[in-house]
Amino acid sequence: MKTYKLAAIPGDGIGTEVVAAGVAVLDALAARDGGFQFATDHYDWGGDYYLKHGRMMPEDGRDQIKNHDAILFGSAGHPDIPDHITLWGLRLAICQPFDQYANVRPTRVLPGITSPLRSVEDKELDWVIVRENSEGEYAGVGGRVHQGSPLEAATDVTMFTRAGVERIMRYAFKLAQSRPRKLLTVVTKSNAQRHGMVMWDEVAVEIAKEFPHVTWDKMLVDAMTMRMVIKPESIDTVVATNLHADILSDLAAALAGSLGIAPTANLNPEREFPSMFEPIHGSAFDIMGKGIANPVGTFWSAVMLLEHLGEANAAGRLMTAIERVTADPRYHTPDLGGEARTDEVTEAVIDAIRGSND
Ligand code: NAD
Ligand code: K
Ligand code: MN
Repeated sequence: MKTYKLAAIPGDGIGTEVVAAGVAVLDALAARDGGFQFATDHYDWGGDYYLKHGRMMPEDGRDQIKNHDAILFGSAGHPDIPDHITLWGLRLAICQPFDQYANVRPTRVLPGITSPLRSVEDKELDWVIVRENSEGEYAGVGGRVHQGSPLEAATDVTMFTRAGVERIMRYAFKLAQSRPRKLLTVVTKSNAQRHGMVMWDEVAVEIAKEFPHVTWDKMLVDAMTMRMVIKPESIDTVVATNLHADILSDLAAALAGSLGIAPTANLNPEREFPSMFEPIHGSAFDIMGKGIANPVGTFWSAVMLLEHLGEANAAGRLMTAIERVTADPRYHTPDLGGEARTDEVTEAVIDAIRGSND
């Protein structure tokens, strides 16, 4: 039997609630499958760790997880610690050194879930947003001078490298080519941002030549928000910068019914380092500790994790179980307008896994 080394990093807030649910579901799948199992290491890194040790994860934290097959992540964000410290100290401290440059974010309206868009049918909203995950606006370049004085100045420099843009563009074209519609929208803001974004446009034209079967267009990010609402059926695969795609994917999640159902994979496609899977949402201070966080985003992320490991059967079985459960409004958490609790949804998904046959 194959054993996968899984690193579970729940982090903070509802991250701890949904990752516990995710690990339980993965174990149930492994038991149902019989061909593999997980050896899961749990790491208590995050805000509470920071309050005790002055850092979000130990100095050798990355060494502790660099040989794992995959990472299941919850959220970084603590009510008593500034967000830039928690984000840079944990999530980005893993994503960037592990070169998880492709952040893949599927969005679909799952069975039983209603989109807030008046007329959308599920097949009209089936997108994948590819987020550049290693540079751009989140390159970490910049500084502050004369802090606290009227002369204070602060910069966040957006930095793109040609190699970085080429690899994410190629990844997005390849992904678009693998999907039935073979459609890609390249999102930039090259009217206002006249250096890096213009390079994005140029790289898109070059890489497109490698993918003659992909139909592509480009769109400014502000107009893209409108298109997502007005003409969702015109969109399939999207590629955008770290910041733009961060924003567009929260909108996409809400249009598909809730931020709580949206998954993401932080991929190191070359597999030199482990990839990391997490729901796109954060710590949700307003509902943490109440047992009502929607675990579906984490379960769907677990589907992506299984696909990454090559366990296509188990991935398919989990997606079917998720869809069976979302189809039943008794298992909708409050963000979806229901009354279900995290553990009820989790048990329903585990039951669906156990009962599935193929
Ligand atoms: P958030 O995603 O935590 O919450 C936004 C809203 O969506 C809240 O009303 C919340 O209740 C709701 N929501 C989110 N996930 C849900 C779920 N699974 N079930 C039900 N409702 C859900 O975003 P925020 O409020 O901007 O951020 C809170 C903290 O999380 C901040 O510290 C932020 O920096 C951090 N954060 C971390 C990550 C990450 O680690 N990847 C991502 C986003 C935000
Ligand atoms: K997250
Ligand atoms: Mn985000």
